[in-house]
Amino acid sequence: MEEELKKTASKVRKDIILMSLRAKSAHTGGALSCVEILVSLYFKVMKVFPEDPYNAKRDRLVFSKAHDAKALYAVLCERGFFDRKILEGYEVDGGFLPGHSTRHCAPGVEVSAGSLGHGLPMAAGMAYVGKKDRKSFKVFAVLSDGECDEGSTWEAILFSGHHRLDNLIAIVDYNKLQGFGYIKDILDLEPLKDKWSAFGWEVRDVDGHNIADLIKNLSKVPFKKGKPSVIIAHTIKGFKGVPKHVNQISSQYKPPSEEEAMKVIKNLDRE
Ligand SMILES: Cc1ncc(C[n+]2csc(CCOP(=O)(O)OP(=O)(O)O)c2C)c(N)n1
Repeated sequence: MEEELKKTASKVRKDIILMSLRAKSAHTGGALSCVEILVSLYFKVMKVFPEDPYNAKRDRLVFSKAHDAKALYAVLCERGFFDRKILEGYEVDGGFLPGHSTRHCAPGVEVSAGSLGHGLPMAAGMAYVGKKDRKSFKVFAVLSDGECDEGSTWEAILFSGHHRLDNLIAIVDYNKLQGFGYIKDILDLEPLKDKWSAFGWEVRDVDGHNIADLIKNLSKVPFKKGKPSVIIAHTIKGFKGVPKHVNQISSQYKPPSEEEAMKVIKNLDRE
């Protein structure tokens, strides 16, 4: 199973690189850093209905780092939510997929996001209502580390701990880079685990590229009854296979050149 999912992640990585090359789009390094997180969620952990995407019983995914929407689109497409033709319309004239994902822009996309710091508050609201209405669905929220600079994120963390939202699971894509530099230089988040924990969340650290570990942890949520769960997923931002764009700010804004894209793809084929 994990071998299969690694192949799926590899396909998704190729799609992201090709989408970026075609559209000359920014935000590619961060799309690549969350691939294994999304593959684990959509292929193994979450209850989803690709043929009936808004089935009331589905688990919800709030993709808060919506500037990296390429990753969400590529995973939804691979999971069978929509046809590849739609994927090819990402950020190109006449296409339907916007750079930042918006509610229902393609089957399976739950919320409009892109203004960093809005995703967890939305997810907390959804989880609160789900609990109040005694629904069994879970709400997952994928956040960036840069979003942990936002006051609204911490307000939602505080709210969710207070309301004991154990149907809410946050995953922080902790790639250690934000828009203009390294997290540790711009606004250090450490000790990040302790901070979430102090706000009433149950926390786990995971290698965010290790699908087996991600699934092992995500399958055990809630980690503790009566508490929201958070996974701090340690990841690497950038175009693996092109060292000058790995763990560097360049992969935030610069699309790959054709030569770089081919190097990334070759590297994936060798893995
Ligand atoms: C409130 C807000 N401020 C600024 C931006 C512009 N912006 C887009 S992506 C980005 C930073 C990306 O870094 P991070 O949030 O850590 O995401 P990742 O590395 O996971 O892609 C910024 C500042 C925004 N989308 N929203």
